[in-house]
Amino acid sequence: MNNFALIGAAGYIAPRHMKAIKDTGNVLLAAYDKFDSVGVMDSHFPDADFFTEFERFDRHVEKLKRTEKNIDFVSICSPNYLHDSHIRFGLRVGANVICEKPLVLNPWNIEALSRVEEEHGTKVYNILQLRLHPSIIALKKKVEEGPKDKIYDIDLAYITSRGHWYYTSWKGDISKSGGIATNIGVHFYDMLTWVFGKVKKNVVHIHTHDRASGYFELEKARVRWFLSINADTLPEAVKARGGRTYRSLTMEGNEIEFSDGFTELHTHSYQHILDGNGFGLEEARPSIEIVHDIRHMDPIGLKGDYHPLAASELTKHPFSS
Ligand code: NAD
Ligand code: HP7
Repeated sequence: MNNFALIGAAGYIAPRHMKAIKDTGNVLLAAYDKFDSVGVMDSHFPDADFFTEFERFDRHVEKLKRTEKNIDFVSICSPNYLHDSHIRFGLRVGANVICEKPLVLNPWNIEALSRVEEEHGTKVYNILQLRLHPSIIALKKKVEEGPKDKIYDIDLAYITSRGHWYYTSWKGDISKSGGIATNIGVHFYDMLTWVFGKVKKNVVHIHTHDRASGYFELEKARVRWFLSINADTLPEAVKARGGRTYRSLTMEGNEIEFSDGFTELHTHSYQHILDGNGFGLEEARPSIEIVHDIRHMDPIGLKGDYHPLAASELTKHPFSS
């Protein structure tokens, strides 16, 4: 049994980490969040200690180090821009780290963290849960077993509607989240490069506060992608049935179903790590390089090979304020 500490315990994703710790037969000993609405801990670990001040949390974890309750893993569910610092804390106290995506905001942060890993002899793992999705694993296998020189035509639409709160929160602040391509797109950039190989060409057509669209040439695919958190961009059929989410991945025009099966992927990610696998710093690098590049590229507008959803009237004239 491993002992865990968790940072960012009061947030949206933390309960999935608590469940994963419990479901994999481990224990949460201590948690920290600046915000104290953490009653959810009682559903998983009623005996865990909780701190709202970093100094007290740090002191507690240091004290545990000298007992048989040494912390083996620190799980990180804090805002994206704090991951780098919180990972360093975890390594410094001698623990392994399981960190939410995006691991960090910039590729050069990875080199620096790798040196800290070496200094302390423990490891950083990133949650890249789409790599554990059964449909995506099957897709990777199909591509690996297919003709070696085949270049597949892929269309990917990823619409996960969010209310106005999103823009007011840290997620809407580009310096804290990296913007939507970094905060949400990172999942499918990682998945696409994992399945179809390295980026050879990266074009951004549109990039605003609520949507982004672009085109990749990968080693084994040409990909037109569209990402949005604005419900107005949902296809009419999805709106008509009251849906708020639309995830569609087509390969050579054939739909690959991957909309369901997301909820258990955190537990699978933990089990994968505890089994001696897991995705480390270097595995996170390709998608971190992509999100960094996309953040710093000037969108070219609707020119060339763009995703059909990028051409909707709303996308041509996006609301921007
Ligand atoms: P959230 O805003 O709901 O939660 C973040 C928590 O961090 C909040 O409780 C906040 O009080 C706390 N926090 C802020 N500053 C802190 C600090 N200095 N020290 C300690 N705690 C601090 O956000 P969320 O949606 O839970 O996202 C958390 C992380 O998980 C992000 O990195 C996000 O990208 C990632 N995430 C991943 C998935 C996924 O599918 N893998 C889903 C959602 C979020
Ligand atoms: N929801 C909330 O109430 N609060 C939140 O903070 C987030 C969602 P899904 P996930 O928005 O920051 C995705 O679209 O898959 C509501 C990204 N993950 O299934 O859990 C939402 O309004 C993640 O990386 O959200 O998370 C829905 O009603 C990104 O950080 C419901 O929860 C996160 O959005 C489910 O929403 C975000 C993936 O795309 C795999």
